[in-house]
Amino acid sequence: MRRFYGWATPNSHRVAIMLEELGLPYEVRPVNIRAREQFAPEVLALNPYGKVPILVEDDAPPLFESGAILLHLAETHRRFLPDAGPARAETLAWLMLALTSLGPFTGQAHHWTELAPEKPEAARRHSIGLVERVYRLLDARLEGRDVLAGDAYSVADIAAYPWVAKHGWAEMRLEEFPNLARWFAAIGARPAVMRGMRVPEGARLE
Ligand SMILES: N[C@@H](CCC(=O)N[C@@H](CS)C(=O)NCC(=O)O)C(=O)O
Repeated sequence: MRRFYGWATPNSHRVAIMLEELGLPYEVRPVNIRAREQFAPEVLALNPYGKVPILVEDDAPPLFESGAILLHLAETHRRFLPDAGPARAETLAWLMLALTSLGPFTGQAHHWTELAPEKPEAARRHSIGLVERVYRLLDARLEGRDVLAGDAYSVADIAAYPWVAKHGWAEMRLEEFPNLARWFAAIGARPAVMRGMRVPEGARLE
């Protein structure tokens, strides 16, 4: 049986949403990162980086990195990623933006706005500024559009959604980004997204 290792974190939720969208059966193995369970020997044996999400499928090496897992599932099941051509390239571009800018910048902003014991104003403002630039880009991109890439919901939307759900971490106010807010409401109304965002059941990040 396919096993999903994760916690109530944006990178984990990307994978949970994808599994739900595909309707695949999976067992949830909660890894409480606040309790440092990501450093348990059985988790490190699957991902020596000590991070979630991790997906383990029968007869395949364990897979880590949320982007790699999304691509693997999309290609295996031929869903949520065009097979070839310009639409595929465009989808990959917006997926990469979510993987390399939206997620990491929002995570850093969370550190400087909430988690760090000291919060130097320069670090706070710098990290928030990086996120704001991405939000301006996403908002402009979604003017007159319902999805980030191509003409259908894709791995780019799946990768971005759980991080936009954490807009408060970067002190972003969605009402200031009306196109992004409309997209966020529409994606969040998908039943598979709602289910994925609740995995693992009962997990809290606080
Ligand atoms: N680039 C990785 C990042 C994974 C990551 O940072 N996961 C966080 C939760 S969202 C984690 O496991 N944090 C615990 C730690 O760093 O010790 C991915 O996209 O999967």
